[in-house]
Amino acid sequence: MWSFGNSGGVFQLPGPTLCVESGAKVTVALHNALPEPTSIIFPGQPQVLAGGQPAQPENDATGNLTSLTTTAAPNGGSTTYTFTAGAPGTYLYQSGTDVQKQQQMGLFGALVVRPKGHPDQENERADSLFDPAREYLYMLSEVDPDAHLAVERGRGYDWTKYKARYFMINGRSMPDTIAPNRAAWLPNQPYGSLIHIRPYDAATNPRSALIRYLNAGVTSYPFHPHGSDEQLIARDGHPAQGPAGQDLSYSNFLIDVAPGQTVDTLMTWRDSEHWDPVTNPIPVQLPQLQDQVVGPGTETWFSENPYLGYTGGQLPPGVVQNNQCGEYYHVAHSHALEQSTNYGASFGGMMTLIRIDPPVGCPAP
Ligand SMILES: [Cu+2]
Repeated sequence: MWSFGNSGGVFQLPGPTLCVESGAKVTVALHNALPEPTSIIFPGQPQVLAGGQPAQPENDATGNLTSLTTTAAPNGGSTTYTFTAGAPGTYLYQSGTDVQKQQQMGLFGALVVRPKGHPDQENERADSLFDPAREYLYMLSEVDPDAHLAVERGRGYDWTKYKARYFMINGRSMPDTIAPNRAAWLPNQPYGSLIHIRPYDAATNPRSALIRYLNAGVTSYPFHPHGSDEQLIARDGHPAQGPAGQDLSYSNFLIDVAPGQTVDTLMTWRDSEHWDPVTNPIPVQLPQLQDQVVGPGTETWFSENPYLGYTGGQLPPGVVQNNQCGEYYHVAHSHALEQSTNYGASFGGMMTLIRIDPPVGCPAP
């Protein structure tokens, strides 16, 4: 992979998530360590300057377009981009040079523009309020390993043969997607995508989670959270609203993110009445032990129902609990099922989990 990283930092995929306030002056200095020219475009941001001049497309000696914007020279060249952050929302930034190759190689990241004075809103609308402790970002992308091998070996690649085999959320494939942010064993893929929420409660948990989806690939990723709809509130930095500000947000079971697009959703989990693993456990009959799956750790699982039991039920030798505190886990994944594989192997790829704790939270065991 190639990627953008912080100067002096380690390689990371995707590039660093940039968070700025609308109206802020943004400066990004690009230092190019690649053996070919590269650049950064900021789709959705107005009047980007490069080296203090309006950023310009570049052509080769015969007039063919080689870059959508001003480049940094190979092997150590630099360019500094400046712009004033535009409307609040979620945006890609990515290479504008030899885009088919350089985007596939991993030269992309996310730019989050927050409304001025409202870091807990997705946009200027008061109904875009979310819980800042429950803000998630899904950078969706894919890899054709043959293309990468060709680049590594300095060969050309016939892009008509392009065939993605790996599909990622934040540069990770399932099961790495559910590992924590900055997990020590994933030093070059710092961003996790495990959603961790509690059911809606007007008194104790009134705010929704916010999920920002970005598509840095070349095909649509029909993302599908199990168990709950999400409320689509913005796309490409535009709130879902009519000309007079009418709320046009809508609830959907499928978040279809097209190439180059961003989609922001609010997720509110409403299932409070069933939630108390001590006094009101969900009336589910746990199957016989031999019908449960043990492990891979010290837990048991069974299908057909999301309820995982509660601490203190029947447990096989060596197993300490069915789950931590009565929480649920729902899968969330691309519904184009090939995208939920690692080179065809199922239950991988563009897939993660949504964890829902009891309303009281999950006390440490
Ligand atoms: Cu599914």
